[in-house]
Amino acid sequence: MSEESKAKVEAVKASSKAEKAAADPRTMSVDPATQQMIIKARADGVETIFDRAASMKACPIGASGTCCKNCSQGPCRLTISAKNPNPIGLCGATPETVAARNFARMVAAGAAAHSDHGRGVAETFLAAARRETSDYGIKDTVKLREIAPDFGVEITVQDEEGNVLDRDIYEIAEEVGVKALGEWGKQNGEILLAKRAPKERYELWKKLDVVPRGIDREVVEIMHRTHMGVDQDYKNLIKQSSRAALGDGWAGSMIATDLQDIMFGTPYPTRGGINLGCLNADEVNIIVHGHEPLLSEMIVVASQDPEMIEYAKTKGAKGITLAGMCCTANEILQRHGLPIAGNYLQQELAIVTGAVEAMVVDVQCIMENIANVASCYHTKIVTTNPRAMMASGETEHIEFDEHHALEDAKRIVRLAVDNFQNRRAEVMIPSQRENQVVGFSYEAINYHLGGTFRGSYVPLNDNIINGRIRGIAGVVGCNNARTVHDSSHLILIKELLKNDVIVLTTGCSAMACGKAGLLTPEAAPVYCGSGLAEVCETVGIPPVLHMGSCVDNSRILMAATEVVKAGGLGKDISDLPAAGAAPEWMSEKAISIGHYFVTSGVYTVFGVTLPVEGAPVFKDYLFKGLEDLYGGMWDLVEDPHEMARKMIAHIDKKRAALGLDKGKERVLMDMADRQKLDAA
Ligand code: NFS
Repeated sequence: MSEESKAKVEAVKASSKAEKAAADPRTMSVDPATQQMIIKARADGVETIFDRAASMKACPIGASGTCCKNCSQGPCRLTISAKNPNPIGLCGATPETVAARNFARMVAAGAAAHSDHGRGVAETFLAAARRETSDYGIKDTVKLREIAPDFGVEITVQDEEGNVLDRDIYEIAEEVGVKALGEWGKQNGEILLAKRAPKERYELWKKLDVVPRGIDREVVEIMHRTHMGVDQDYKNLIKQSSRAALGDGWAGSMIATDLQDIMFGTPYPTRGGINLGCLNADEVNIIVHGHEPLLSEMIVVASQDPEMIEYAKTKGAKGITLAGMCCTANEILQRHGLPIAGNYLQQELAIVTGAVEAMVVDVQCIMENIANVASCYHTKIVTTNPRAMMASGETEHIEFDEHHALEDAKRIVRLAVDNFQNRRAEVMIPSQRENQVVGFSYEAINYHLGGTFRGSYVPLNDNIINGRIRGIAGVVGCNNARTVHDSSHLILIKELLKNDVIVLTTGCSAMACGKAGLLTPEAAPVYCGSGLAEVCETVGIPPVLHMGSCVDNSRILMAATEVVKAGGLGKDISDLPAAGAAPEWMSEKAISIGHYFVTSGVYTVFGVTLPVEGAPVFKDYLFKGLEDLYGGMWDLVEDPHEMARKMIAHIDKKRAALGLDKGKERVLMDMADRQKLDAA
């Protein structure tokens, strides 16, 4: 090709790139605040993930799951075609083996991320129990006493005369902390919390030999098995993935949730704002972004310190606004009612407002590009965790240590305040700020449905049995720049509500709901079918219950277990008229979550894409084969309307199996009636 024609080709490419990059923001997000900030970013000459998603295509072979780069003889890219119906890699690995190995590694990474978070929590918990730090303490003693027996820790002692006495709280906490931390390094036996699952489920796991032995062990074993030349049986690889994923859901994440609740308080319904409109032009704005509440809890304290607020005033600010981003946001919102600035895809855009003095990050879901965006404004990016540093841009590292946590937090807040006077770009904060009611831990649902007199899941079950509520859906997970921001979450959830399916939500999905006004009791008559609306209005709850961050998906497992225990809806999670979805997933954590839901008995459908298309036999195993083993299975549906239809069809299938499809009389059932149903 001549130089001239090369130049022409380049020019065409560049102009089509520019065209795509300038695509209408309304095709990129349904959230007006996000659209407005994409426009501002472009005007400011700042590139964001939305622009890159328009100009950069995903690798189709990687996306189909059949690119193997686990040794240096590859990458081997396997594509099934008419010419080559049975492609294999250099070593002979089939598309099934490659896709299963890649899938298993995603589970390992996701389980590791959640569980390493949990380990940090357990370490801090132990430091608090041993009173090695004065910054953390034991707040929820009721929950501590409730969960201690699950770890084999006694909560009472007998004195010499045989009187039963309560044990000292800090003594219990220390023993729980030691036992909990031990779950990571255990080599044999079973993780302790597996027995929290319904009995039938636990027995099934035992029969299938997938009860995790120890959290770390299962992750390491995946890395071994997926090394070149080890496990070459896709079913066996998925069996190990099941152990690791269950070790995430029923141990790493569940312990994180439990111990966070005990240290910082179990969430109960509280109000809070959401979206970029929560930032304040005339205040110092600090965003805590990431996942672990250990540091953000302290920043909450530091930012509310009257001395700090006075200090901010000396710099010309009216006060300090602390807002969250991603799951850290959910943590501080559900316990303190502090606002959420936005979900995953809004992190760069918060900086684009020109009003953020500091974005404080810890681990997970932090885009590397925030450092580049920050360099166009005055925002300081502060990394705080030795596991997550940044090489690009100018970032400050203030390492957080639980032994002097409040001191670290004050240093960070002071740095933000000092930066207030350095604002240099035009400040533009979108007006969107929605109200929401959040904080539905499974304990809170218990309380709200039954009231103080009769706290239990029985009224929920009764309403499912009498048909006012058709079923339960867990809609969770991320945003994904390959699909319209927030759109699939909202279409799916509105469709479910219309069909009387109550929705439990966490993570970035919960934030999409919050921004769209679905997390208020007032949403019930607007979006729900008449049965669900009636229940929500009677009890005064929103039709979509925000249960927390992504490690709090373990709360959904516990809620499902409580529903089973309340009776009348079968003996196992797989009997429930329930389904799960992650319509805009993107992170490996979502794959681990999806897999522990499937192996806990839930039909789980993902949107966007799944790396299975290049290996049809493996795909069939995940989508159909697993149902025979676990009663739950994977599915992929891009269109959220179709996703809702399939979830509802599954719920109806379960209702029919329970004999609930006959149009019951709407009466409250007593225990004998429920037992009769169980026996049927
Ligand atoms: Ni969950 Fe939270 Fe959001 Fe996805 Fe990331 S923030 S842990 S991974 S992107 S939901």
